[in-house]
Amino acid sequence: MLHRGRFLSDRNKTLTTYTLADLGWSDHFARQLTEDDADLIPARISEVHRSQLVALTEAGELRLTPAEAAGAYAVGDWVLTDGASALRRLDPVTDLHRRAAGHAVGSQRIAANVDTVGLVTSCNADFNVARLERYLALALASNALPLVILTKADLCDDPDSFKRQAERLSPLVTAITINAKDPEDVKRLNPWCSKAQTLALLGSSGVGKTTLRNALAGETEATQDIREDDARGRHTTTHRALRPTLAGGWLIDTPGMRELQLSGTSEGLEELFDDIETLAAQCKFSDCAHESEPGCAVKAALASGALDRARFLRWQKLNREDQYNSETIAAARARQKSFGRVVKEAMAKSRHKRGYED
Ligand SMILES: Nc1nc2c(ncn2[C@@H]2O[C@H](COP(=O)(O)OP(=O)(O)O)[C@@H](O)[C@H]2O)c(=O)[nH]1
Ligand SMILES: [Mg+2]
Ligand SMILES: [Zn+2]
Repeated sequence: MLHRGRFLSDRNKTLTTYTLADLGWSDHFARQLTEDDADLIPARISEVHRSQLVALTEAGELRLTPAEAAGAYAVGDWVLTDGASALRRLDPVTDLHRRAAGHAVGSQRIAANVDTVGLVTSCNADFNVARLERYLALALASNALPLVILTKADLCDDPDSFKRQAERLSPLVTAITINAKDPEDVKRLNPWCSKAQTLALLGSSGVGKTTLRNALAGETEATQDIREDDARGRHTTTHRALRPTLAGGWLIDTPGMRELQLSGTSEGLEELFDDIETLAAQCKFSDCAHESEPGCAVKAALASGALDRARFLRWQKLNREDQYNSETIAAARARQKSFGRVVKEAMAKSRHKRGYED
């Protein structure tokens, strides 16, 4: 139902209106409109459910019927609607995705039109360079800016050492240490989630994502002291959603993402490991595996100590994973296509037998 002119937020039961600009609309989307779209309303997806989308418009919150499979939509997407259906999905500015979880083959969209991906980890045992690089590759591949948010700074003797370790990973990384339990301190994240800016939070369970969300969005959802794996039924965080922040921007929390496998992330990996990619481009053979080939610039850098071996091994591992998953997806698509062809041919033959024209 369309609440004209006014938007009733369930959260604090106050009436709020948003302009398209408040919602994050920009020229990038306006340019995609054609004359045929004149009667349609732009709407930003705030929740994706199997058979229903929740979307925010200038005129209020809408429940929309998806025109494509629900998996085609991500929280943060812009769509054009007649008020009932999500008729057209607009090309996003940034697109955060991973390999689909479990045994399914495919890429899964996590969030769209995110300006900054907040990679949340804490200044303790959760801090893991290899995992951070995996998240960074995802963030960079999405086209969004990565921000490493190091929580539990109040429980750590030397939070700056974590900040330095994170920022050493790439010149593209900014890191900030924070006490997520102190709302004043959390305000230091406002530059990334004010004035229609969208910040998405990614990170393992227990690092403080819900605590940050409560502070940034003024919510009071229970945090989890228990591991998510043990928390079945007691789960407090239910689904991904686009929520307004107190600072005038948007926050996307991504609860319960245990498996973050790369797929279609090669551009992100190239950016993150720019130095190694540059070396690899100098190898004598363009398909150099950096093992036993002569004229290998990567091996030379490893030998001289210019390139850290652990970092090189992480680069290789992430690239293999991304290639494997991307190929699996491509192979599955090709299989589906050729299966479709076989079915079509069989149907055409049977029609032919029955005397139909094709
Ligand atoms: N001292 C301190 N505790 C924190 C901080 N961030 C989170 N916590 C605590 O860590 C636990 C897990 O936080 P939660 O927000 O539920 O993590 P999530 O699983 O990422 O959503 C809770 O007990 C929080 O109170 C922090 O910066 N400092
Ligand atoms: Mg949580
Ligand atoms: Zn080489």
